[in-house]
Amino acid sequence: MATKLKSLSDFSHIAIQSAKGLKVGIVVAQWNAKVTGVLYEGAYQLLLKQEAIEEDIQVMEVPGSYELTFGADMLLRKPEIDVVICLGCVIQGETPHFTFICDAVAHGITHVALKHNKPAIFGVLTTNTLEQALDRAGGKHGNKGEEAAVTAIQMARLNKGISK
Ligand code: DLZ
Repeated sequence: MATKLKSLSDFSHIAIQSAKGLKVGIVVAQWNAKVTGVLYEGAYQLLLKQEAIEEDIQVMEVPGSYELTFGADMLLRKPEIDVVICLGCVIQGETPHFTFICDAVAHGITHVALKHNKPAIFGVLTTNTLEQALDRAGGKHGNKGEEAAVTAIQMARLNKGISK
């Protein structure tokens, strides 16, 4: 979805589909809240813009990105939920935590989607610095939360067999 200009949220080349009638879960990590709060706002507002209604969006906060998988599992267990968006931000530090958390959450989100036969969207920033994360959370590279919401709409509709 990134363009030559590296704006992650340039959707000019695709028609964003309607989220009308979709029941969407959003799981947000509290670690790096300055970043994940912006990702969340981007995702939430995009869903509303695409005709989702507030009552159809369920939001859950979890402590860190590592817990996103379990949060997604809790929401996907609900029969009414069509798709879950996982939002987090892992910043490279001087400990091996970065690799462990990124690996765990990437595999976890894939696993939980397959377990429930419903899409789970990877909206997790994995960056070297806070600045790089902010660039992708409403900064010069767009908002990865919006991008995750666009992906969620498309995947939920595909999974529900809703044609264009
Ligand atoms: C422990 C930890 C560290 C070091 N870094 C981050 C991070 O950059 N981003 C993030 O979302 N979470 C981080 N965490 C917290 C873990 O995700 C998790 O919450 C704890 O290890 C408890 O399971």
